[in-house]
Amino acid sequence: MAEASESVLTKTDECSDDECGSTESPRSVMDVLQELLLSKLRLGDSEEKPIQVLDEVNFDGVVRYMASDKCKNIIVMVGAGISTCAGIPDFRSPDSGIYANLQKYNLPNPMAIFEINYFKENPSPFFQLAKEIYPGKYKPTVCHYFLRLLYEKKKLLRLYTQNVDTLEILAGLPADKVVDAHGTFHTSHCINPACRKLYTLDWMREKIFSDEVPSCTECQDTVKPDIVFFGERLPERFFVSAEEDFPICDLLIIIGTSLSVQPFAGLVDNAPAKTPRFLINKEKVGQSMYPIVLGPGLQFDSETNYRDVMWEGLCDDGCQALADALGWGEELKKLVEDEHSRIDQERQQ
Ligand code: CNA
Repeated sequence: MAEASESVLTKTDECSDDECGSTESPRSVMDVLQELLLSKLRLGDSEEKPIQVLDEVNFDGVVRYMASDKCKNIIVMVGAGISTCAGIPDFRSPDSGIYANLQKYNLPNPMAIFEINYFKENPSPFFQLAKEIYPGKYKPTVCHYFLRLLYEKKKLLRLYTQNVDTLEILAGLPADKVVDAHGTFHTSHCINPACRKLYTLDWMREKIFSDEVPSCTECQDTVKPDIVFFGERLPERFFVSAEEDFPICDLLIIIGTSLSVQPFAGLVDNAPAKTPRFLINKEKVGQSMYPIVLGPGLQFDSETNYRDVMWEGLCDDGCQALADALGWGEELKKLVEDEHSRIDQERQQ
């Protein structure tokens, strides 16, 4: 496969200005290229007026649309931010994020801990971190239970998650409603392409908690949980589902992600042009720096914005506010209370 398309199919992190070095020349080259392409393709000056679905492009407009019969197929895209209130650190939050707390592993750069080539050379830091953030000790958040309510109200077409903490399933979403875009801890495989022996969650858990780097019983190569590292291809189901789901998406909700990992982040541009997009996050994200290459992204600040709305704050608060406005607020609070006490009881046994 050609290099350009391969880099879009495998998991890549858009580099920040600092990581990319000097910002001046690459940006200006991109700007020139973009202007050239826009003028050649005559994009950007289209006379066609986009259809505005929301009666008002704000939170209330989103709520009224969600409550209407027109909004049947909601797709939700989530990231690590929906699990920080459960106690699991995200990647990029400045003080609490995993990247800010990796000094003890002595890595060449923070992302190396999730890079497949680094892992092949030195798997130990990943397994030490995996022990700290291993699924099983955390409870789903208000946001996770809001997603379950969306499903129970028959509004959820699909949840696309970048998370590997499995809290969506623990919150009661059926597996067929969840696309694990960055894989799962549920299964593991030997990384030797000639072997690829399959291992269970129990086997991997035992190795991780006994501080062993798991090695294959057949060929002695390293065994890795099936979570997608930078440089690895996303699961086939991600591509197949996205192709089926996005053309019929009535509303796209994006929660708790920096939208900086491709190709996941690019999904925001796969929704039809009229489909409203609603972001709940601590910070504004998703505005593409390179629209021609990566797609235009979210357009909150554009004068011609007719569909993008942001709710700025914590994921749990945003989901509770949405549930309150939809008249589901008490139901959500009770669901969280009941499910948390059920999980506590089960874990005590
Ligand atoms: P990220 O790049 O760390 O971004 C998280 C985003 O959420 C940032 O914009 C934060 O400002 C925001 N945020 C954090 N906490 C909250 C909160 N409580 N309320 C509102 N906003 C909040 O993480 P992404 O998911 O965007 O990056 C994708 C990576 C992260 C995927 O490859 C994941 O596998 C990986 N990851 C997953 C987990 C997990 O499974 N829980 C944990 C850490 C990293």
